[in-house]
Amino acid sequence: MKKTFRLLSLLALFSCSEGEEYADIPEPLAITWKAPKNINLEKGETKTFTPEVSNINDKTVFYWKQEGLVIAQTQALEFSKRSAGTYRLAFYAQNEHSKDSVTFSVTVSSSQPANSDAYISEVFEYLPAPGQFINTSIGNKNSGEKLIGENSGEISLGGFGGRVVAGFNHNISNREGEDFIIYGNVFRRKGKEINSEPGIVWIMQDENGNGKPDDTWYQIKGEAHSDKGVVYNYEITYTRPSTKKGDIKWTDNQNGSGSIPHNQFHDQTYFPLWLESNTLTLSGTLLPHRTTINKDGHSISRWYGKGYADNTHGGDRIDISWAADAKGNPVNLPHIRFIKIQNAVNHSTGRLGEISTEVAGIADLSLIE
Ligand SMILES: [Ca+2]
Ligand SMILES: [Ca+2]
Ligand SMILES: [Ca+2]
Repeated sequence: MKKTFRLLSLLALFSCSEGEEYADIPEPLAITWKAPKNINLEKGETKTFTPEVSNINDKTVFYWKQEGLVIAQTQALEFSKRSAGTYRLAFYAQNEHSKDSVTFSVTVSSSQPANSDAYISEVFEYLPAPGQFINTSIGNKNSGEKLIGENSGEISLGGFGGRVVAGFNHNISNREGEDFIIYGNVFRRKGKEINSEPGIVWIMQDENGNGKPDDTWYQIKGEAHSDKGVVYNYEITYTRPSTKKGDIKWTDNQNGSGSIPHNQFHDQTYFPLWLESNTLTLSGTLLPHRTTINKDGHSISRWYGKGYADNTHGGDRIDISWAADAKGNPVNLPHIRFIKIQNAVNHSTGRLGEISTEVAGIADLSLIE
């Protein structure tokens, strides 16, 4: 008897609410998960997960759990791990009416060989332009080798267009943010760079897998690349002087000419002695100089913004995502193996001689941080 009464009451309640409130019952929250349930990531790689959720209202809250512990309370999760392993993640959406969740796993591993060297392992070409440090210990035929390894030494690229081509023994992944660092010899005074000598940075994948830089170069488009006075495909020809202490005469493809003057501080001849030809033609992107002479007579060369070598005190961090193709359009390279650095400025200052990019080592940031 008692049981029948309770059942009747429930039926009465149900029939009453069905008619009057059916239209007000909100659709339940629903998460749409488009990614796979098992996701693979490289060590250090960052991935942002933003699950789609329908029927949210202003009381809806989101949270993420990893191995059962809440790690975020946002709809989007930026996920990155430095240790290999499988991570179990769950995403929840909840409000006063309903709740939905999705679980998935992320496997973090390293595709790099165990013997990946954080620093340059091979130098393929060192061709400096003439300059005051050429034919000294930082500008000899074999000086490029100094860039190899952790205790790398400094080399000079000489005047405009001088270059070095180097490579790693593994691919550097294009992770979130900057990927490699180029060390130079820039000083700061009162928090500002005073002797930036920018080198254009080029990067290359080993597309054909032969371990050699014979694929496509992409130029890092630094912050000064759109400045007035930038010349793409600038070309300069230097001529070997007839006397040991002769100035280095040059002409360019903009109807310009001039010289790198021999100075009293560096006595040796400035044209690379190991070259057979009496002229040297180099081309690349020209950046206008930023050199001024201060009231004490010192020349100051200001910072060029991000995206150049020998430009920032402590080293220049470069993001592979800053690369551009030959037309200047952005390219999205997943990884790179080779780096070319080329002096971008054609300018001689009084006491300091010509602006000359120095390179003192290059490192894969994912292996040193
Ligand atoms: Ca990057
Ligand atoms: Ca290759
Ligand atoms: Ca320098």
